[in-house]
Amino acid sequence: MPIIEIQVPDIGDFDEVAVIELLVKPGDTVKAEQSLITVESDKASMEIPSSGAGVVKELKVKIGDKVKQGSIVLTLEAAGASSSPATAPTPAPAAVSEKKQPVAGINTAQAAMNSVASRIEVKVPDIGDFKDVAVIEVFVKVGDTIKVEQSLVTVESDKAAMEIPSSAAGVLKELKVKVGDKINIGDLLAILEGSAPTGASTAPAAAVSEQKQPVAGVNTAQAAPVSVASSAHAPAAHNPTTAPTGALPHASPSVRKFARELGVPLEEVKGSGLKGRITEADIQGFTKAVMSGAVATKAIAAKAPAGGDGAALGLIPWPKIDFTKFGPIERKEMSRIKKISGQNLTRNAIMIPAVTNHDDADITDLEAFRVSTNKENEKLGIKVTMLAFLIKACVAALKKFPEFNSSLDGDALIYKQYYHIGFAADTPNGLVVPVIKDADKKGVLQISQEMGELAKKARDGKLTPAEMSGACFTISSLGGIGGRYFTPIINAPEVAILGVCKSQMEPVWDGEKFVPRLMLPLSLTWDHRVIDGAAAARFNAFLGQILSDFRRVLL
Ligand code: CAO
Repeated sequence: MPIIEIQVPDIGDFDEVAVIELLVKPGDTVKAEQSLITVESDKASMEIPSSGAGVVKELKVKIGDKVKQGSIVLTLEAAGASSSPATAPTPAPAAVSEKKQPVAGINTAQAAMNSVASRIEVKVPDIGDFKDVAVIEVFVKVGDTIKVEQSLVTVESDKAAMEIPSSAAGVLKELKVKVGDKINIGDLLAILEGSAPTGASTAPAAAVSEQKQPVAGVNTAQAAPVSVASSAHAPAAHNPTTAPTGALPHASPSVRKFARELGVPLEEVKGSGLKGRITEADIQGFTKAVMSGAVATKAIAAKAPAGGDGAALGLIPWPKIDFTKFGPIERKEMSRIKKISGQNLTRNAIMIPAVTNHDDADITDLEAFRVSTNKENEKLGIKVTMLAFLIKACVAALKKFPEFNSSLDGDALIYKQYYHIGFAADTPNGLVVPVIKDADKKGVLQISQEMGELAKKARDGKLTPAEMSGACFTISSLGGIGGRYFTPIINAPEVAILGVCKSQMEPVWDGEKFVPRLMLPLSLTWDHRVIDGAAAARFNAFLGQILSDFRRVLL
């Protein structure tokens, strides 16, 4: 099998461009014209296609290398070649370059334009081999002030993407294309009102359209293969499709196409490649995170009833009311914690088919034990509250009913063999959930001490993300405040949560007479996809037994 060297073809004025992505690896079978690497200059990136077909033997470049025309990209064991001797001549670089058909060319020289008085037509310039290319991004909107060479839209073929610059400056009066439109050379892109390009303002339309309008940094007279717009330099202010926080992300056309097919908003994906470039793996990771509920896209979050209009759920819009009509008001932004927890709570409330069982536990003896323990430990400075006992009791119940210690992963259940218990803590800025790790391995005193430290950190806003992650099950205690029962919202991906209210003395029938007992109201909310009602009732009953006779924790 002959070994051929694949070289970088004529890439116009691109000199010494950096390799930013390797699209194949040794052992891969590549077809002619298949993209091998992506290179990037400061203005644009492009994929370098293979001039031959075969199996990749050796990559001759790595990420970060600088290449130019003639640089060897890789060696291929040519496919379909007859049993030519091993000495079969490797195609000369020139031949390789000649064979190489630019997948698409961009002649940015010709930004065609007709100018009539102050009404300027901006047309699609010569975009080389690109035919019927789809508009995938629109950077500007009517009313925007456009500069010469400012990118108006991005178009994409199956191999490359490029930004189409404006050939003139002025105010955008009409935009003649939208995302999804197919365009060709000469098509009318936009109508501007304002100044025509230098020296052209008085020229007749025909003469103006012949003008060459160079695009910054690219030799516009020469066709460059597979030019891919590096959108990082696109001005975000003119791009209504981009998050206002910054520039469009770096990504190759194939990755952009992949993202579009999945409906992934590229600007929300964190790139792990060179200079933050978004790779296919990043898109896959993002999609997985969204599907598992770990991440919500901005569009999903915005449509959550708390901040949006619920349109995604087919709900009627959130009422918009001018409250000043009814009396004086003050508007205050919600805290960051409230905004984030609001989105999580909304998702969890909507997505989880949750049911709540209410029950009471007799904690008369446990409370007596707690009070005496606190007396004994007064000098240690550790105060034990009912919540610490509840954490221990819940660990015992989770061990007995393992599905309560699980999480949904698609159609599978992940059973955790560790017991990390979260507890809701009220802070001036909102609700947070610190986590007692390995509660099964800790005594009530240690749990109380840790809880005190974590609750203080929570109030001071000093909890670290690690201290708030990994919970298997959460307890939300309003016992120090009051109330009878409530329906806590499950903290996904957990499958159950225990709400606890204030204990109070109640008359309880002991079979012969009413006796005063201290009763603790429990509210267990559970995910009906994972747990059924009978299991929930048993879980609560078991908790009640433990709390009424804490020695059972030892069993
Ligand atoms: N019944 C009766 N009294 C109770 C009780 C209960 N179930 N639970 C606690 N108490 C008592 C305590 O014994 C303590 O009494 P003393 O001051 O007389 O000793 C008092 O109430 C205050 O307890 P605490 O709230 O400081 O301690 P805790 O361990 O019970 O709770 C913490 C700690 C951080 C969870 C709590 O301070 C907190 O933030 N709770 C709010 C949680 C919350 O907001 N949940 C709702 C989530 S849904 O929006």
